[in-house]
This record gives sequence, C-alpha cells and structure tokens, in this order.
Amino acid sequence: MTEVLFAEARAVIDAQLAEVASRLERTAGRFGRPLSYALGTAGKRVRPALVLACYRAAGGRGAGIARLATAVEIIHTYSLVHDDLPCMDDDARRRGRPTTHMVFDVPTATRVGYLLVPVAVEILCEATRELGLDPGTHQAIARELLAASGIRGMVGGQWLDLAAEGRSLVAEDLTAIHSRKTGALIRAGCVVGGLAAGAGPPVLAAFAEFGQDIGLAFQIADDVLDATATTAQLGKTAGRDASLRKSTYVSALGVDGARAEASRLAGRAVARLASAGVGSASLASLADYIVHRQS
Ligand code: GRG
Repeated sequence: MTEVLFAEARAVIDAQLAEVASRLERTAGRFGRPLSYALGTAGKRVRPALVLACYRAAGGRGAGIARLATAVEIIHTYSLVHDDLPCMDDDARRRGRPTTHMVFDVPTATRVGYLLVPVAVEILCEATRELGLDPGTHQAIARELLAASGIRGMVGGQWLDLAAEGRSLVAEDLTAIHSRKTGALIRAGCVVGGLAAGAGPPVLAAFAEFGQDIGLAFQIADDVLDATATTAQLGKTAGRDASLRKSTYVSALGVDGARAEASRLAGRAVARLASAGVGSASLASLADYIVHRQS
C-alpha cells in the first residue's frame, strides 16, 4: 500500500519540485543553480505522502493538494540544507549526493536555506488558491506550517539539540527535543492535509495526535538506522550521532528498546485515528513504514 502512495508522492512532488527549481533558475540570479541543486535531491517524500494521505482520509479529492505537499517538502529541504552546515551537524553527504555547502560553499548554502522559506510560502499560497480554499482555511494552514517550522517547532528543537551535544540525555529529554525538531513538521503535514479537506475539530485533533506520535517514531527509527545501517543504505553518513557524541534514543534505550518504543508510538498513533472514526489503510501502512523503513 505504501508503495503506491510513495510512487505517487515521488512522481507528483518531484515534478512540482522540478518546476519550482526551473522557475528559480530563471529568476534567482546566481542562487538559481544552488537552489535548484537543493530542490533536486531525491528524498523519500514521507511528509508529502502524509499530507496526501490525511487529505484523502478526511475526504479531500482535489489535485491541488500535491502543491501543498510540495510546500511542506520545501520547508523540510531547507532544514536539511542547514542541518548539514559545519555549524550544525557538519555533514558531507545527503540523499546520496554531496551536501549543498560541499558543492557550492557555506555562505551560498546558508542563503539557499533562508531563500527556500519564502519559496515554500509562495507555493503554499498557490496551493490554497488552486484548491479553492477560503481565506480562513488558508490562514489556518499557513499558521500551522509556519508555527511548526519556527521557534516553537523545528528551529526550537534544533536549537535544543545543538545545546545538548556532549550531554547525556534520558528518553524524556530526547522527546522534548525531537517532538519539536522532527515531530512538529510531520504533525503539521498531517494537520494541513486535514485542514485542506475541511476536516472538523475532532478529526484535526486526531491527525495532530497521529502526527505527533509518528513524528517521534520517525526520529527513533532514524536514530536506530544511524546506529545500524550503512552510509550507502542511508545516502548520508552513518554513525554520525556517535561521532558527534550525541545522545539518541539508541544511547538512552538500546537498539531493541528504541525499536520497541517506535512500535508502541506507531500503534498508539493508529489507535488514535480509529477512536476518532478515521479509517485509513494508507495512514496505518505509513505508520508501519515509518517504524520498519530501511533508509
Ligand atoms: C537556526 C537552530 C536553527 C535551526 C534551523 C536546521 C534546522 C532549522 C532544523 C533541523 C531539522 C532537522 C534536520 C530535523 C531532522 C529530521 C530528520 C530525521 C530528517 C531526515 O528526514 P528524512 O529521512 O529525509 O525524511 P529525506 O532525505 O528522505 O527527505
């Protein structure tokens, strides 16, 4: 089931990203090529797949949802470009290719990251217009995505994560960091899918709780993969957490304990949908994929 959804997400989102990249190549002067390079890297497209699946689970049928999913992926792409910078995780490889600052330089990659944020907002505006959403829904979607990206979400979580380097953290500390750093954008992807479909408060609350739990499960699986998979498998440097002396769910719970915690969260995420009366085989299989993925 996830194969079909991912095949669709990759085809549609990659085409939209290519279109945005070629637009930027024409209009962004000397930043056109670096922006296009960052947008052209092949990710798994987990967040777009969640936007599409939540939208459809809430009854949405418009094709414009792909553009909204693209906006979410662009925010994610910016975060990866910045995360790899020498002042953050200092990584040379991402998505099977050299990172943006390795191909260009650090000032260029820094600007690429910043420039992608207004690009995402522009695409979000195009999406809500294409979907024919009213101004209130447009505003709710923009607020959800931008709040999740900012200091109360992704940026705040990254900040806490950097400040914690070299310190020994327990699982509760890690949850406080990663529910913001990784979880907030995943949760927002689920909620904006629901908002775009016109879902009511109980379904939106269920999507938020589902996104919260699978967002954390995603990070736990990421920690397990960093400790157990190869660089070739991951497309980014394996074993990076240990070399940066980072506390992770693996250092806190062990590999088996971390896997069990990810499974527990994914199970609770699906149960939350069921108790809100949202039946979605796609979302259940995405939750399963997030825990059992190999890259
Ligand atoms: C200014 C403090 C400050 C922060 C800037 C860099 C940043 C904002 C936030 C970092 C957010 C981040 C990179 C979180 C990690 C999330 C994560 C596990 C990413 C990997 O996601 P995948 O596996 O990647 O979906 P692909 O490549 O498949 O898209």
